[in-house]
Amino acid sequence: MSDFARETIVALSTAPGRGAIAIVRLSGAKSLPILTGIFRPRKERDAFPRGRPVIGRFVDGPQAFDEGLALYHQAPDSVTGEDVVEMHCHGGPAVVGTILRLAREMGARPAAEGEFTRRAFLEGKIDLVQAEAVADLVAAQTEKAARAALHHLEGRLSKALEGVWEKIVEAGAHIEAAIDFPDEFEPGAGPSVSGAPMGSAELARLFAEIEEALGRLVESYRSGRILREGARAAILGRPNAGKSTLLNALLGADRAITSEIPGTTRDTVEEVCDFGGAPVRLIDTAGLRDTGDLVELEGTERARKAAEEADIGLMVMDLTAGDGEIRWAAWEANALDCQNLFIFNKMDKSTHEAMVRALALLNESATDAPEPLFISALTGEGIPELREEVARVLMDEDGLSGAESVLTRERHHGQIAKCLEAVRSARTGAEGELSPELVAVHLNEGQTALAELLGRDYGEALLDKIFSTFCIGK
Ligand SMILES: Nc1nc2c(ncn2[C@@H]2O[C@H](COP(=O)(O)OP(=O)(O)OP(=O)(O)O)[C@@H](O)[C@H]2O)c(=O)[nH]1
Ligand SMILES: [Mg+2]
Repeated sequence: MSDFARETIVALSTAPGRGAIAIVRLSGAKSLPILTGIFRPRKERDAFPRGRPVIGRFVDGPQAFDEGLALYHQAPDSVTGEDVVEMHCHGGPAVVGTILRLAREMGARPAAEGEFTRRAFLEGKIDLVQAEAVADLVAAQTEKAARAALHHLEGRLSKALEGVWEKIVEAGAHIEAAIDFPDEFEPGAGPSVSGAPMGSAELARLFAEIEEALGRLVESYRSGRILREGARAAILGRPNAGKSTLLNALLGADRAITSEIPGTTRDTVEEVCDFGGAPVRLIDTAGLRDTGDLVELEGTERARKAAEEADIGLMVMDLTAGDGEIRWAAWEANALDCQNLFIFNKMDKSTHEAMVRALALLNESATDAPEPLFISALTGEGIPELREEVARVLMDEDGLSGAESVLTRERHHGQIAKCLEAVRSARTGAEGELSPELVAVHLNEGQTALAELLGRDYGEALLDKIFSTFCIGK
């Protein structure tokens, strides 16, 4: 380990600024000497108790400047695996600043982003997936996103991957045995090992289990990505359809200007809101229509761009605007090429007959359209149902509420997809004429992908990339 990695580090672990309490953490061999230099326990004692809070005063030489708590965790039984100290002081910049200065004077250096977690990883306390979950938990904006991160932090995704790993090793062992005892290996019938026959059915079952587990994880990324990064929902429609009124209704706030004048919204307006646990960025757009007005034309262009980048388009139609509105929406939704929800607005001003007619017309114009929703953005009718529907379309509820792990990071998705592809190649190879040596190569590729994912096989560059996104003090 380099000297840099061995140095004692110090950082404020709570948010900067004023607060009732702030926590300053130290990790490294000098943690305890620094603590005893800064902190005087109220009760005289010979040694600092391990893992128990001690009340006392923070001192700068003979001068006390605060009172609070301190905890000492001895290596290797600490979060980082090194000696760790936590100092709980009053949360003002002067007190925190003094503690940080004294710690530096006594030999600690300021921690880099995520350095505490990086040390925990390097000391083997957690794997890379768990380390990333620390950052995700801190960044989580909704309850569900936090739950998914905790799931990973607790090691449940890692455990599922360990299970897959062992199955790959098991399949690999049989293939290797086929290399050592080639007479026992019949191409096309799966390998068989003397003493422990591995019928083609058994090997097929093993491959099926691995592929099933990996396939489910790859699939979960669609919802998981949205959970971590949030989804984009573009509110689209013709001028005056009620798009801005809908944005305000969904936000529960008067965010966008609305008026009876078509063409009110000129630029896109964005706000994040929580849709049943999914953070969704709502984008109100300018009405889509042909126009000679240059500003409005630019707004229309931006609306189309928003639609292109969206995970879902909310196509708003005014029930009182006549048949043209519906035909146009069906055509436009088709042309926009994003997943759309059709929304009939202004039901408070419409009649039952008009709604039935609108529905029939939509079914006729967009034959594969999903079930539309009827709402009144003005009175709020149908808004709760719309929220539920958006959450349902964006996220697979079963995957999120169940005990299964959900992939939330692109890195995880990429590695697992790579592993799945390698296992598939191994299986089709074992089923066909591929030599056991080549089947083993594919299985090894699969293992390497998982090893990289869990951080068993890593480069400094990868760690720098991951931990640079952390905040200091984590
Ligand atoms: N009765 C009724 N009026 C509504 C409803 N939704 C919107 N409106 C009215 O329709 C008019 C247009 O609403 P906006 O939300 O500004 O429409 P928009 O789609 O954003 O229009 P542009 O920004 O011009 O593209 C306003 O006068 C709203 O009060 C509704 O559900 N019922
Ligand atoms: Mg508008």
